Amino acid sequence: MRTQVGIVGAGPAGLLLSHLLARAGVDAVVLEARSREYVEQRVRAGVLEHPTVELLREVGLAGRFDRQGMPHEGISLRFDGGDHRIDFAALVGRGITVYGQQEVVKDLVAARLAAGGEIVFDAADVTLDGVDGDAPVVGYTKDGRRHELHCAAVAGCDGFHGVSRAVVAPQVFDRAHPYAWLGILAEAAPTHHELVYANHPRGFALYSMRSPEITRLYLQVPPDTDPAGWSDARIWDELGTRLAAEGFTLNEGPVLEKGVTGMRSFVAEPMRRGRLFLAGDAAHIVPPTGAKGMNLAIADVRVLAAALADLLLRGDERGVDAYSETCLRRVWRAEHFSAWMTSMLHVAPDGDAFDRRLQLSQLRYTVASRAAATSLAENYVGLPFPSGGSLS
Ligand code: RFL
Ligand code: PHB
Repeated sequence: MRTQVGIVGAGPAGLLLSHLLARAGVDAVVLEARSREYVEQRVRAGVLEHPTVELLREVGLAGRFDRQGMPHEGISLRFDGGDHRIDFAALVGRGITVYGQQEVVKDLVAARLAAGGEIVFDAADVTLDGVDGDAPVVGYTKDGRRHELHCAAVAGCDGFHGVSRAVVAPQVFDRAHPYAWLGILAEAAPTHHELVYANHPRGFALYSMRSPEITRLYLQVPPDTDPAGWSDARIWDELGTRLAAEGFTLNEGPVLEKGVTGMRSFVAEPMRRGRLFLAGDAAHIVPPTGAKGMNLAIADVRVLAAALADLLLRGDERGVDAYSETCLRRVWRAEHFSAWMTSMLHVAPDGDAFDRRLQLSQLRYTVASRAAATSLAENYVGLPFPSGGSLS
């Protein structure tokens, strides 16, 4: 089989890349290790930055999103028994949209298949060869048979545990955080119209949502936590304690799903080797406190699609040569913001009274100073994409 771009991974990065390339007139085939059902059901991110929303809208992906996405104009920081709203609309004139990652994935899969795009699900044992030349080959097994995909470039969009990053053999920057999140999806109507980030002496808690019927909640737990140790009653009790504030009630309901996610900060540099380009979680991980992971994946492929179109349709290499550096600027900004939000909101297991006082001082300053609140707001809603690039 032959195509212009072989894309490994059908997460938000790989799927959106194939959509953007198709719009630019470049052929691509997506190879995904899992089944369609699996990738469409995987519950992960929920916050779309303003530039992400604008991009999805610009490239014709807004239908269901406009009907079901939940626009939010702020968040609350809750600490020291008080609730403090960061008013994005007033501070920076933009907001975010809450719309599940799996809904973005469903929309993208549907759009690709409707346009005749090729996504090979259940593609096992992907191998990458010849990436230093201009005719790389992606091997894979499907239905027990080995296949070869001959292409002009390969996009490694295969997430943190994929195979592409090892082929690039980049320098890595890695920092583990001494916390994890217990994530809960509950059949309970949200009782508050925006997200609440709570710093409580017992640990961080996050109140989010997916729809008018479904709440999404997170609790800071130790990294080695077994979710089986958390009964529904224990979860609701702990959430009630950490999220408590005057006038706030938490609707309880059946827990539909629970899981533990570790937290790390990770960057691979460069994001390219020859004709192999890394994008999204394959190249970088942020702790989820800043809600940046999926947004960064989308920002990467926006740059990559334009660069690959220039290379493959016009023989212009400037975009691919600048790809890694262009993306890494945004990546490191998000790394800083995510690590900052994480350290401000979590309770460090080895922290002492000095650390606690520094943290409270930072929280009080962030909500009291318009300058500090504006800095949080402009990072949270997403810094504008740099101008330039044929997709901007
Ligand atoms: P993905 O989504 O991991 O997709 C990679 C795909 O590649 C496939 N794959 C392979 N396919 C073929 N061959 C192989 N050898 C393969 N190896 C892997 C996988 O099956 C998969 O389908 O990466 P992508 O596209 O880069 O997207 C990144 C996002 O998924 C990730 O950054 C976000 O989910 C992070 N994240 C959040 N991001 C946000 O922007 N806002 C949020 O609010 C937010 N909250 C979160 C999050 C992640 C979380 N977890 C569970 C890690 C909350 C949580 C709890
Ligand atoms: C979510 O709704 O899943 C979510 C929201 C905000 C975050 C992380 C996850 O910072």
